[in-house]
Amino acid sequence: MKSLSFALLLFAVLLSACNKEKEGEQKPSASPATPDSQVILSTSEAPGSDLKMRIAFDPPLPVMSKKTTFHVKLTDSAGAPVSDAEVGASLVMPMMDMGKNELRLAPSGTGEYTGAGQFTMSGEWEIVVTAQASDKTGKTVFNIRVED
Ligand SMILES: [Cu+2]
Repeated sequence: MKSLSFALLLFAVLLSACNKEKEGEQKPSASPATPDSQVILSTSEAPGSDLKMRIAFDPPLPVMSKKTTFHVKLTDSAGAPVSDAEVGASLVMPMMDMGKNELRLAPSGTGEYTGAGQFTMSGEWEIVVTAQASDKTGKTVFNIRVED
C-alpha cells in the first residue's frame, strides 16, 4: 500500500511540474509582431515539426467569399526567425469536401510570410500551413470559424 501511495504522489508531482513548464512556454511566444487572432479555435502542430508558426489574419475575423490575407511568422524551435522557407497553406473544411483551395505565402519580412485567399463558405475551416526550409520542415493546422 505504501508504495502505491508513493507512486500516486510522485505522479501528482510530475503532473504539476508539467503544468508549470507549459505556463512558462507561453511567455516567449507572446511576441507583439503577429499575435494569434481571437478567431482561432485551436492550433495543432504536426509531430516532428522543427519549424514553429503563428498566424494572423486581415481582416482579423475572416468573412466568407471575401479576400483574407494570411500572415505567418515562422521560427525555429529556439524562437529565431526563419526567412528562407517555402510556405504554403491549404484551406480545408473538416466536415466536407470543398475542393482544392491552396495558396502560397511569400516572404514579407524577417521570418514573415504573407498570402491571400478566400474561404468559400462560412463555418469551421482548417488552415493547414506547411513550411520547408533548407534543413527543417513544419506543419501546423489552425482551426478557425469563418463568418457569413
Ligand atoms: Cu463547406
